[in-house]
Amino acid sequence: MFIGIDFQRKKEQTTVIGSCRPRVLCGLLWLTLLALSGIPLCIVPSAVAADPCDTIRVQVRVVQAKLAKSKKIPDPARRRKTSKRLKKQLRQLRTDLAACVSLSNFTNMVDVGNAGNPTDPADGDELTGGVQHFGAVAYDFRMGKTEVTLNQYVSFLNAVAKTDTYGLYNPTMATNQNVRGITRTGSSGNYAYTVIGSGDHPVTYVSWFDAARFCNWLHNDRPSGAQGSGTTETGAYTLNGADNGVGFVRETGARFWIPSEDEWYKAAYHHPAADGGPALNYWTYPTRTVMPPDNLVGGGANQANCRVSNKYSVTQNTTLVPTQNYLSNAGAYSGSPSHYGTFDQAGSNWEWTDGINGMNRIIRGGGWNNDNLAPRSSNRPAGYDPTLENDYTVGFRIAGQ
Ligand SMILES: [Ca+2]
Ligand SMILES: [Ca+2]
Repeated sequence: MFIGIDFQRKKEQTTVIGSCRPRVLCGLLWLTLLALSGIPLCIVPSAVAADPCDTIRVQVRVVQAKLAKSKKIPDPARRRKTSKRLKKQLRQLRTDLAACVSLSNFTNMVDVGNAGNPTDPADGDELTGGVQHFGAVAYDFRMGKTEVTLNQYVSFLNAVAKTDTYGLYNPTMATNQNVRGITRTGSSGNYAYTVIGSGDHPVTYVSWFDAARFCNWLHNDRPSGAQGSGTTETGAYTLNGADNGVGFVRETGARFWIPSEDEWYKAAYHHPAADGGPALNYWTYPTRTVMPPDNLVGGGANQANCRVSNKYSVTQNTTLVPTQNYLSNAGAYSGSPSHYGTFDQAGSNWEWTDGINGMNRIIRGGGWNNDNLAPRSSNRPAGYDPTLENDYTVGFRIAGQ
């Protein structure tokens, strides 16, 4: 929540106070303090969820107010000069706001608050002896509401893969009918990409490096151009052509990134008891349950795209049909969000994280062809080679500031 306080009737000063939690208590506190102060107020309405563009909206209102006030400047020359300067500022802010809203709509993220939460006391890795704890994150962050979709990935490809230097496209995206997909036309230098079927299906056949390059592209404001510095090779991750190994960490100033294991785990399973969650603050499944999900698409509670009694969710049949697409639209199990409002962390596709096991990156959450126990919090498989993209049940979601 951002509250802009306009002090301009007293003096030319504006203060923006940001990121205040818990929202309700904080809002009441400010209202009480400000009411007692007697200062004339302009409180910018805050959305239910924090909006990353609110800072710019506040700035727009401030400049608008200054512009209105500038009309009263007695000296015509000074009035014109001030007005010109403020109008220029306003144009730039409106351009910035449009870009921010466009990016915000494109990335479609939710807030993950409760910074400084403790780890899950339960074992987050049943394959490793002893108890391994996950889920503590010291800062607020945002998480993709859904897995990255075909529509999002096609936008990425059309922007930076006319020549596909680093293999962001995998031809199997067009040919595997279970998950397709994306088709490519033209020749190198003029490649064009189109969604096959529903663009709201999640993308598969993506390596960890494809995901990292997608994050770089977002970090760099979705530029169009060759794959290189400033498009896919720098930004959130400094890749510069790298396509193997696990020695890559997100840059300090990254705006978007592949979730850390703790971030992924927290967004999936954390739910403070004080907010109606379980006694130990973590669920066993991302659908806010301790029981495995069922797999009926729609608005029912505790549902996911996974197999139940060997039946696939989309067909409710146990036979894998080569011509059948088994993906569901992002967020289609609409009654089964995590506490933070993410969808499909249970099932649909396994998702890349930046967790490392040897030369592998950790994936979590289970896929559409796994049983409904796969999304459990203790299920931490040995991971995947980060170069591997030949899998029709591995996708990813983004995290960000
Ligand atoms: Ca263990
Ligand atoms: Ca998933």
